[in-house]
Amino acid sequence: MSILIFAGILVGIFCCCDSSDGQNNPPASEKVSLEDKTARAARVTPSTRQLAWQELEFIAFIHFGPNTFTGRQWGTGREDPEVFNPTQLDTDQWVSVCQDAGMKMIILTAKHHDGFCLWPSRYTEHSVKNSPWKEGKGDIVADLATSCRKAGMRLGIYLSPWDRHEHTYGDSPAYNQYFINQLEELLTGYGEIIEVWFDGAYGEGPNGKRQVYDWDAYYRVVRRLQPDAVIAICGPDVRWCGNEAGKTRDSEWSVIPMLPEEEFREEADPAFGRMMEDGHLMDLGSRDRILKASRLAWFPAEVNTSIRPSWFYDPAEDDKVKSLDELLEIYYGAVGGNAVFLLNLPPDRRGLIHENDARRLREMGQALEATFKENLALNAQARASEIRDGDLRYAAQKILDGNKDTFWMPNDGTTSATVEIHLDGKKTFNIIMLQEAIQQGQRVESFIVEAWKSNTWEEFARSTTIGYKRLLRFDDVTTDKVRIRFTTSRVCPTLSNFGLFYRRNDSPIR
Ligand code: FUL
Repeated sequence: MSILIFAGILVGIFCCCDSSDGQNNPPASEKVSLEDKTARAARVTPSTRQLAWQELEFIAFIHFGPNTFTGRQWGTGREDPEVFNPTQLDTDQWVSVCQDAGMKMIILTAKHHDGFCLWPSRYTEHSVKNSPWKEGKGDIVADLATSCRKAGMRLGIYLSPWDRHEHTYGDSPAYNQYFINQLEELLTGYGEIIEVWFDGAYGEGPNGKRQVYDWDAYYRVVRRLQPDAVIAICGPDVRWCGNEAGKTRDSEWSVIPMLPEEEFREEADPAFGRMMEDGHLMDLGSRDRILKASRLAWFPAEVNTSIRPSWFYDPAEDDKVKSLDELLEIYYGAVGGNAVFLLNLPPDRRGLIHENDARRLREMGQALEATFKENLALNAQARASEIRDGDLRYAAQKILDGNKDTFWMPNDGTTSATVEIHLDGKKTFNIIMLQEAIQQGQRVESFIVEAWKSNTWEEFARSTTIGYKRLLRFDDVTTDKVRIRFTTSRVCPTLSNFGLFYRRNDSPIR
């Protein structure tokens, strides 16, 4: 998606809809020190729906539609519905493949830019109802919703605002109503929807005109009909990580500055919406960025990429499915880097996820399961340099109780502290997992991890932010004691969960 479009959209979003929906976002004042700003950033917290979404960790995208049959990636909107004819469509298979990989939600392209609807919308003829599939009696959104419900999989909807077929597109009020009507159909007819994905790709409609979207009205419909759903990308709850290749930042902040529209327009370098610089993802949430901000919001990252080079199925890509190493690399960067990983799996012309993709996802699920099935820190004893007011509710042991609602926390004003974990005997591990209690905000800026070896502490890993989850991989370490040194934190750090794991050869460190 175009970066400039993204910039404009972000400004729009934050002018018309509060990201945190009434959550903690302290008011800005004229002159605030960096320290105050930093502390203020640490007090911005996620909404309940953002928290629930973050815990899904690994989710699937399904791109399916006329493009699957025409070999295009962006349909023109002039495709004949006759082309849409999957011969063995099986949404149970999609769900089962996703479950094999350990995914927790599926987001379906109910309508892509070509305007073709995978459900029989009452508001257009450009849909499955005029296709040969099930003689026009089918509804893929309904089939998928049923398959998901049976299997305990969550469901999300992608509805492209850009519509290259609909004749009212560009005639702003009429198309906004059309879009709202479709949203209402999707959000009332198919049970619980947990994520609504508004793509930022934007262009002209069939009459050559561009549409002015009424985002505020769209958001109100989602909030009214599916209050637990996050609105992603061109929405206030979840942000695009900034590329479609699965690249992630070393320091991924969930609290980032939002510029009011006037300031954005006046800025000499409206860099806010720019996401890449010299091939690298730009810093969004560091102290530097915060100092310049007049408004902050909880706006966590989603990393989207496809298992193949393209978003829609192309038989020429059957042997271009990403390798297990590549997928695990993205997984560790995204899920282990404070983001949700949204991986696209394009069903083929039969309407099935191709065997090659299905096999890779099974391998991935098995690799993750083998690595994370045993936390070697279980039964360990944890102690901290201090606990808040000596109150046992914040004791270090809380990082080992498997309860995301309990956590260790030192006193206010303590921004560097240590936690020692005494293992149940000597253990060998090569992955560490840390989770902040993000319901308290994102605080940690840097930390070092050490192992007790030959009567001294030896560093074996270090990193910057933690957020929802940090996974670090390193060469095998054998020890019976681990120490985490929180070196910088915006306000006193928290730690909710800690793990040590051993991965075999499935994910070499790059
Ligand atoms: C982009 C779209 O243009 C692509 O076709 C795809 O849907 C991707 C996820 O988002 O903006």
